[in-house]
Amino acid sequence: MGETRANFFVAKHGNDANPGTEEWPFASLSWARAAARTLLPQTKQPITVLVGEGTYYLTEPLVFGPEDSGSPEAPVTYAAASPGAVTISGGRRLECQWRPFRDGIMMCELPEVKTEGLVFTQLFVNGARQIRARFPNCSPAEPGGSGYIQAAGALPDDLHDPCPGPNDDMTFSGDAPRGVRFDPATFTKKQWSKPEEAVIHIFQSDYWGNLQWRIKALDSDNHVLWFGEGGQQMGAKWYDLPAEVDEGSQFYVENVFEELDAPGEWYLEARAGMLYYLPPEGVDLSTAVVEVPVLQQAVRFLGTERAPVHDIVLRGFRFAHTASTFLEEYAVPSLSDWAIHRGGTVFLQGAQRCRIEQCWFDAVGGNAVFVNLHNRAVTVTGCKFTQAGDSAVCFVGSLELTNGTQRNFPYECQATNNLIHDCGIFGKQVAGVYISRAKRITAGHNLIYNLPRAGICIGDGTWGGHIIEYNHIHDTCRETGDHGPFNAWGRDKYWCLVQSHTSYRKDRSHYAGEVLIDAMEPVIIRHNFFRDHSGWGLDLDDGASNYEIYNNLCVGISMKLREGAYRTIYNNIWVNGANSPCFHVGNEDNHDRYVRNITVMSVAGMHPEHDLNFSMGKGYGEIYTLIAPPARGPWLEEIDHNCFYSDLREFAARVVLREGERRRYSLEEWQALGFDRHSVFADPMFIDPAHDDYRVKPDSPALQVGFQNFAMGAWGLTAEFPDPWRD
Ligand SMILES: [Ca+2]
Ligand SMILES: [Ca+2]
Repeated sequence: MGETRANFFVAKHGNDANPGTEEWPFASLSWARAAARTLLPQTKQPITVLVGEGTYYLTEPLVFGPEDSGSPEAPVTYAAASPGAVTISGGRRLECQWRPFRDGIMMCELPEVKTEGLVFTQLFVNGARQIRARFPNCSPAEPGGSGYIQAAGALPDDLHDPCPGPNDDMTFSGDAPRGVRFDPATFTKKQWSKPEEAVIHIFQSDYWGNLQWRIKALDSDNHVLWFGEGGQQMGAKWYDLPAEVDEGSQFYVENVFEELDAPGEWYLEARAGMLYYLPPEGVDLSTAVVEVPVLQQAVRFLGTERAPVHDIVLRGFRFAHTASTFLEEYAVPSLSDWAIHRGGTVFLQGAQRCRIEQCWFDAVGGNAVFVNLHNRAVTVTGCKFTQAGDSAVCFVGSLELTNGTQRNFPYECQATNNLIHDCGIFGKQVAGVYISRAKRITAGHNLIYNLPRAGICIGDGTWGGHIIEYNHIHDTCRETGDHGPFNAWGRDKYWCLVQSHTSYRKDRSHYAGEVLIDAMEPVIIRHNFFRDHSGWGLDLDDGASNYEIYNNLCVGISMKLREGAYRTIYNNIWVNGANSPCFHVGNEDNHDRYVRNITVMSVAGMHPEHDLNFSMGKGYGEIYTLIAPPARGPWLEEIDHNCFYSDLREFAARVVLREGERRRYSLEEWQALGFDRHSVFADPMFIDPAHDDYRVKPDSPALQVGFQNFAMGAWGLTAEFPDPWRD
């Protein structure tokens, strides 16, 4: 920023009574915003606020409204002196006088807990999130993904609730579980003095995500944890079936004083205003910086479609210490099992041409950036997201609120050149980039890895037009199943639950319907590099329609088309997928086309538990798997000009027909169905797969059937990504 002349300066040593010059800076961002607001009507020049080094603890969110807006030619920029040097904190620093409690546990009195009602659900020591006292213990090296025990089962319906809530008599479809049974053999042996303070984090029975509840009672006689408030973190499994927990569900319980028994664990005794903490080795509490979240949101852009907030840039900040939101209100944007809290550390609603660039979202409590309802041309670029409680970047609109001239959805927004890893600490049904009820969103050049669920997820087909390109995504779906590094659902108006999920083996196929009313424009997925180990790969699930997928390199995964229509999959490379390319529950007249792809399957590389749920025995290097193809008409509009190979040394397609009959088709039988008549079973002759060069050699048989080489290595972060944020 050295050459940029700033209009206003903010510094830790500043004073809001100052004029805001470099020599006499302001102390607060909100004062600088007020000064910029005053200057705006007097100038047509860009306005820059330069923020000096240090941590700025907010006592309320910094709100930008229409009156803070710049113009396309002259934006208003709030910039850190340099990336990495300036923290905007949603928390506060505690002054701790530590003294020993017992067994290495330290304690300190926090008068503000009693006098100001300060409460917090996370504790940061020297910048790192610590562990709320929990059972069972987790490994600090795996803050989100370790330390669970298995539930013993769901509650029997006739078990009497010992302390029913005031609204428990209200009945409705999709009513949530009332509790969960535990196994006394594996459950804690400690006596909990305040079980009603505890919070449970438990995986949904299918491992599509997790759910959280406040515990209201620990029933030692029946071995039951009774749930109080919670369970809103996932939608119903389908129409009237709630998100369930059962004997397969892993869980942990936190905020229990008696479970404070491992390094890094802490507990706040709210009534006494006492904080307890067992410092890990190497932490010197006499000098440690102790910080706790206060705000769920740090920055809010609040405008409307009629009066948007626009042309404001945030650049170079580290955002930290925002509060978790997993017990806040969740919305279910489509007919789906997924739900989301419409909130984030940076929250935008009614924004246009605003940019969040070169920022680091460091262990924020919930979603990092949330682009909610009406937004246009909002850009998130050059940012890093690590240890976020939930998702990194979310673009979520509303079908219900898009009516008349109300355009309450993100449109032509971008998440590009971002580094996203190790997020989803609290929520597991999360993504690096989430898109739902939005149109023309671009996710490009992102590097995304180590997530509990998808890297990029599109929640529905409304309204399409997204571009997913040049992303490098690996090691996703580490804690959940039935998903892939890219996932899409299409539970829109024409999606049919009966076809999709209740009658695979009966004659229930039908036309996909007018799917293009919702999925108006094709979603393009191109030039991405996916490397993963399991899952469905590119998972076009539950009616996801109108996709064009080409020039993607996919190692360790392939793809799945579930019911839906208008999907064109061409010129992709699938190598050693955990599953072979799959076509599930096909719609009649689906217009799906699968051409000029390279598939290499390795029996040796198959996932040991490869079973495809609807088992017909272990997968064994088949080139395709079809489950419940349409009962009438062609299974796909076209499957041809492909090059496939496996160390089975022969082509096989595994098919589960609607009647439940299971068959393996040889190439001749497959071709007799009208498929792959111009395809070839042959080694595609990759140039240098050991170094990720999967272009094929000039004499490759793939080229002869129409495959075209595409450039390797253009994916991932670009040179513009800020060096201080690189791993
Ligand atoms: Ca513990
Ligand atoms: Ca899925």
